[in-house]
Amino acid sequence: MSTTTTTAVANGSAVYPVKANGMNGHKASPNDAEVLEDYTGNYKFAPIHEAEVSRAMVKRYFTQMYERAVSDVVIVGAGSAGLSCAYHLAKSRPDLKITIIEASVAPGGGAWLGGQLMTAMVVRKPADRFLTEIGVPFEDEGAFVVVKHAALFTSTILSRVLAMPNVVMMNATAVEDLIVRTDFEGKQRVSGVVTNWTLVSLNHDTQSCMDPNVIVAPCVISATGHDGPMGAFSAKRLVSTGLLAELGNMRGLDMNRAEPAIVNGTREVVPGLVMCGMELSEHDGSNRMGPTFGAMMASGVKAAHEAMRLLDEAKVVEGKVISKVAAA
Ligand code: 48N
Repeated sequence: MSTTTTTAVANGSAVYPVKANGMNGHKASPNDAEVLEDYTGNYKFAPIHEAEVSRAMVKRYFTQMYERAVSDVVIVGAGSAGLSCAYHLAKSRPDLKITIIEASVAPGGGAWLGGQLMTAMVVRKPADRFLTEIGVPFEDEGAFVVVKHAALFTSTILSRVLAMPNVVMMNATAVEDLIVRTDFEGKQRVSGVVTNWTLVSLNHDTQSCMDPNVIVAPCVISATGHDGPMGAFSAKRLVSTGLLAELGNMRGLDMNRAEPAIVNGTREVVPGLVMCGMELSEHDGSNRMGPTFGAMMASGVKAAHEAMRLLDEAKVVEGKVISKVAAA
């Protein structure tokens, strides 16, 4: 039973306990007369005041938005690369405030299915070790393994990432620009992201001036993929801001070239911005691999290592890199 002293307030036919000092707080646990887990036609829920639902969501969402206005790492894109990166980074550095921004309502990117809408997911060795680490079963086919349904990987990595206390995910939210500043070395440095509700981002030409919001961070990891309405977002924005001369443009399918190229090419492409996953194929002009996903997992892990290196080398104050850490 809750020990909170509450003042019962009559409201229509029901009585809703509220905290004496304002916002509806934690209600006393319902007594047995109020709830009944009955499947014979008499199931009863604890009574609720509709405003409690709103306040439960608003309080949490906007508190986390306030707190994550300055993050340690922002990951753009919750596809297989972005989620693998978030998992490895959050596990390796539980002290970091990691904020994932995902444009779709449903995170997971292109990893809900294998190829041509078929359900099995192929992962080439040694990336099967990542599956073992997060607890995804697979069938061993020798040089590669097969997860019986791609959604088994994606739902597992999502649940692992969202269970991490230092990770916040804001889905249905788009990064619609990058914060770029001249840093202490006179270089153009990515220093955070510019965000908006995705439905707003997709409708800027229907209304005048729906200004965005910002999240400041010393490290941004872009994993926005190569297709979809916002694919390769950061790579394209680097070109339009003059930080990249031109897109490399993804080359044709070659599994044996593509997967090592993406993993080994995962890096800090401009100061403050690490790029991973298939977005890198558009940035670098590397081949595509088609329906094998091991490179996304390994690229995500490498991006996590790149982010940790970047942060270890940087002196950061209020989310801004103000100098390099003196070499030990
Ligand atoms: O799954 P994707 O598209 O990207 P990756 O790199 O995580 O995985 C790519 C992989 O699924 C393949 O494409 C496979 C291996 N096929 C290869 C081939 O040859 O065809 O996830 C990117 C995520 C998506 O969920 C997008 O919604 C999101 O990024 N996103 C954004 N989120 C926020 N702001 C944005 N501007 C943005 N753009 C994309």
